[in-house]
Amino acid sequence: TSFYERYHNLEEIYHWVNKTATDHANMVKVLLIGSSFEKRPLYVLKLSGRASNTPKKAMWIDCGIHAREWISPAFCLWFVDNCINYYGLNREITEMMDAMDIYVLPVMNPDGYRYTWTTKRMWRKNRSIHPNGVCVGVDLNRNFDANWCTSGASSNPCDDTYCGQYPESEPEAQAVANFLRSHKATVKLYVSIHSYSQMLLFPYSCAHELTANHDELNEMAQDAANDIQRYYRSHYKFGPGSKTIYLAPGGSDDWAYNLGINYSFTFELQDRGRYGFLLPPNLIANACKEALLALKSISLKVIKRI
Ligand code: 0X9
Ligand code: ZN
Repeated sequence: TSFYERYHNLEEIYHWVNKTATDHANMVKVLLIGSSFEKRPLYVLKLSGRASNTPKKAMWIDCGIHAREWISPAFCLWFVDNCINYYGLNREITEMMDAMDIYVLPVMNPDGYRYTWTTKRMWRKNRSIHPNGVCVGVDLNRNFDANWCTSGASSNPCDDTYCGQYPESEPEAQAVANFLRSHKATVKLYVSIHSYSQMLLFPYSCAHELTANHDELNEMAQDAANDIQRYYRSHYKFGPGSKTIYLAPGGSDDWAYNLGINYSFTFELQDRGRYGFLLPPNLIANACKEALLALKSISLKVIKRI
């Protein structure tokens, strides 16, 4: 099996980031966008196809917000590898990379991810400690400023959905928010990769209301889900988070949408519960291929509309 069909610990992923950038210096750059609570670097890979004079539009994709969702970083690695190897060969990849720069954050929560490898496989949050608190960690996908800490998040630091002390209290969420704020003129598509349950979600999750472009987002998600069904016989649900999965405020997708990134999605990859977060390595390829198909479908539609 290839490198991309295995799970990798944090050290291996950092090494991969470095090697990918050196081996493909013409297409890949590494940006340091901040650091985690335990001071680990947050690296973003910037992928670019053909150079252009006019400022290029961009898309953002992040993986590993939640520590135990190992298929998520695995997808980011898979995706980058695919972009690099199929640029100029695959029509969709080429079109996507010529139209947009692609920012990829392979692990938003490095401290938590490392902790799932060393100590507790089912850890979800980051690893921040609060003065005189007993419990560790904030749910980074409840820490963004979108109806922060209302119903669907917890204000108890011991809970898995703890929202933190205030919006963007966590360095990992703040780094992502700062980067997107400073690139909001160019970033047109936001995608966040999670697992599990096989869903293509879009805003809002933080409220029951529908977005202004609901029909457009719904159609894009539906088409992507249909593609997956047709090519891989896997079933994906789609819809606004609040109706499709549950009400959950403070998420990155809703925050990015409210920032003005009109195309904002959260993918929940395989499976539907048989293995859950413990998706075996022999299913990585399937999970990544179908998510890649959905991502291509959505990004090509975004390109036509921006
Ligand atoms: O609850 C979450 O953060 C995500 N599900 S997970 O099982 N991976 O934890 C869903 C996120 C959907 N979007 C928002 N809640 N904003
Ligand atoms: Zn998640």
